[in-house]
Parts: sequence; C-alpha cells; structure tokens
Amino acid sequence: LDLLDRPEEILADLEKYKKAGYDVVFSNPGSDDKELQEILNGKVSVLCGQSGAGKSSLLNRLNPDFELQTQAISKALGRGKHTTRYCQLHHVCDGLVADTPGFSSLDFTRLDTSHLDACILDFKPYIHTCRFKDCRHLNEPDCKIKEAVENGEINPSVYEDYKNIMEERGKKL
Ligand SMILES: Nc1nc2c(ncn2[C@@H]2O[C@H](COP(=O)(O)OP(=O)(O)OP(=O)(O)O)[C@@H](O)[C@H]2O)c(=O)[nH]1
Ligand SMILES: [Mg+2]
Ligand SMILES: [Zn+2]
Repeated sequence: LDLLDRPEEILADLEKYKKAGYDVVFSNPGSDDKELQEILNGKVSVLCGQSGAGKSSLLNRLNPDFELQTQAISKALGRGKHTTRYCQLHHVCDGLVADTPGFSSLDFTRLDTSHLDACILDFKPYIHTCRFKDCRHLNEPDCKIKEAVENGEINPSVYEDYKNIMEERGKKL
C-alpha cells in the first residue's frame, strides 16, 4: 500500500472482502501490526503469496531477530526472485507462522473441489438455497449464488475465481 499513489481502488476492492466476512489487515514498513498479532496469537498460520509479495519481510517485522533473507523484486521481469526456498515454522505471538516459497502460478488439479463453495464466505448466506442440493453454481437453473452475483450481492471477482477453479478442475477430470 505504501507504494501506491492512488490506493482507493484497491481499498474499495478489499472492502468487499471485509463485507463478506474476511479479516483484512494492513501492514507496511513501520506499521505496529497489533491487529495482525492478535489474529496470529495461539494459532498455526501460513503465509502464502506470490514471490516478492513481502512474506519474509512481514515476519522480520514481527520479530527482527529472524533475519530472514529478502530480496528486491526484479524490475526487468516485474516479479520476485524466489528468495525463500523452503517452508519453515517460526514462533510468533504464542503461535507458529510458516514462511513459504512464493509461487508464480497456482495448480488446482489436485484440489478436491466438491466442497469449495462452502469455503467461500461470500457464498455462505446462499449456499443451501439453490434448487438442486448438489448445485455447483455453474450452469444449473435456479442457482441462488449466480442470482446474487447478478444482483451485486456477491463480489463478482470472487465468483469469477470460483468459476475458473471449477472449470480448470473439470478439464482435468
Ligand atoms: N515498499 C514496500 N516494500 C516491501 C514491503 N514488503 C516487502 N517489501 C520489499 O519487497 C521485496 C520482496 O520482499 P520479500 O520479503 O523477500 O518477499 P517474499 O514474499 O518473501 O518473496 P519470496 O521469498 O520470493 O516468496 C523486498 O525488497 C522487500 O524489502 C512493503 O510493505 N512495502
Ligand atoms: Mg521470502
Ligand atoms: Zn447454485
């Protein structure tokens, strides 16, 4: 966020995730990260995200003694340099947080998508209201989730992601 001249667009997007029930916390160099520490307290958590997103930097901020290696992203390639090479758990706030190697793309082919809909908070209020009990919310008639997307009640980009994962998975079956 500290790199953006006009963060409004991203903030508006994040607001939609908050509205759906996700915890959204902000962190940047110099932030006290109190809210984040409360969330991590007593849990086992995993940091995930693209290479160069700032996962190791975040852990160093939570505990400067970690001295985890970080590296500026490649300006030429516009992406991170895969600095972290293995997963490691670190003691943070009476819990454990795993630093992980960043990814450049995601492979969902081994994911069991049969209950993916139940994992998405945006879908929660509508999930058992579709006409068919086993509705996958793709092409079925009387799908309440698709209706909610059309009515602007569900974040359309979350539904797009869901649809892409389901279709990608479907191709491999
Ligand atoms: N301006 C700014 N730079 C950041 C922030 N977080 C990280 N960086 C910089 O971004 C670069 C990449 O950070 P890393 O912590 O190495 O990223 P990573 O997610 O651990 O990357 P991988 O280990 O490759 O997966 C470093 O040069 C950091 O100093 C931030 O919040 N703001
Ligand atoms: Mg790293
Ligand atoms: Zn449905």
